[in-house]
Amino acid sequence: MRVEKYQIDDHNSQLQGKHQRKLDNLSVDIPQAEEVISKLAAFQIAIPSWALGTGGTRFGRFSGGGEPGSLEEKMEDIGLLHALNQSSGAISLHIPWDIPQNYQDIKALAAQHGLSFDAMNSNTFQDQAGQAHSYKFGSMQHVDKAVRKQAVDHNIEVIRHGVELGSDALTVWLSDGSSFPGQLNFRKAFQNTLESLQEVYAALPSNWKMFVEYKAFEPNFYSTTVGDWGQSLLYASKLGEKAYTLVDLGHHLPNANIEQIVSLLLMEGKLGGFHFNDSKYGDDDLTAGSIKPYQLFLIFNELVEGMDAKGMDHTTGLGWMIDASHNVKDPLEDLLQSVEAIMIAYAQALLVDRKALNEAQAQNDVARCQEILQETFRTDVRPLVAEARLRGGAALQPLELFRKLKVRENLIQERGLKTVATGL
Ligand SMILES: [Mn+2]
Repeated sequence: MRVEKYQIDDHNSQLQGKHQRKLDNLSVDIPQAEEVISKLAAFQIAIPSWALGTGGTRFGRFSGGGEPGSLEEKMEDIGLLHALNQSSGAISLHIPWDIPQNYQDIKALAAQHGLSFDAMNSNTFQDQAGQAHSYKFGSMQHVDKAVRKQAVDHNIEVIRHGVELGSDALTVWLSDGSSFPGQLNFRKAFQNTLESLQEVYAALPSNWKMFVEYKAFEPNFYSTTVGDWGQSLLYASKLGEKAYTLVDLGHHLPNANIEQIVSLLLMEGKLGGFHFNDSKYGDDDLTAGSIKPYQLFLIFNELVEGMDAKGMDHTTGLGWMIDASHNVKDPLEDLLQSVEAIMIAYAQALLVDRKALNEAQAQNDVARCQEILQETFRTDVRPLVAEARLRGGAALQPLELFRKLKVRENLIQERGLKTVATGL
């Protein structure tokens, strides 16, 4: 299925009057509205190929129907999202789940949908059919050199696929760790992992980046070998200038101050990528902004402040991606909501009165500091986000149009009710 331009235009013309009134009202108090709108229009958030189907939990999986069964169908789904919001113009592939049969065909299909290839993701957290060695006790940390080599070779193969497609980054997330005290020698596990990462790093093309993603726990429950931002930064620093830390919002211990983490990583020039999602308890993979929208804003506030301090381009300076899994919502609806929440937080961060905040900080005016941030957070910036979409040829209300066009019903008709997204 495709969303046609006339369908978007019809939808927009029906909502145009109300939208314009809201935008005009908001713009009275926002002199920099135009600048914010153009930054929003440029901002793109990559969609991971695994977020297009039902992820399920370890207790069960409830397929929603019409899920993409091939790489081509996953790209079609992201093409639909991008047509609706013009903010999802990149796909992040997962190897081996998304190995292209023909690079040229896949690149042509991406171009048709206006998509580029974001960071490539390797997988050494599960065993694949026919694999010589098991990752049950880790991959890059493994006590057996042959297992480590298999993990290294896999990552190098992922880079090769990415080069063919025009990607320029590799994200390495390892589930390596231990579940019981005494199971691992922490230092040896770190050193083995570092050595393995160094071998992969050596195979990176000169224009590529490597993102080292950390996670506090799960699937290992006693220790994780890349467990927090300190450990990730240690690896990234030892690896070299092409290696960066990747922050996934769901990968912290409860109540971690993520905004402070991103601020310091940016200061060190070592924040490379970002995975959006939301959670109440752990790595819940819920819709971005659905549980803690204020936290999302505070994080974006630090991202914008820190990137501006370094003169970084907001769009290309970091790898922006959603990393979520869906069990009760339609994955495409969830992704539309996530992108909207991210754009709102970004817009709010752009509107923070930084001069006033700096002054209030210098005067230790704590109450004023809070007022400045919350004044912005409580401003309804949705008309700015909608205007950026409108100018890009997308829908004023993507979710509403998604439902009106019966996108899911169409996909079920095309693909069937009982489908399983590859890799899940
Ligand atoms: Mn992630």
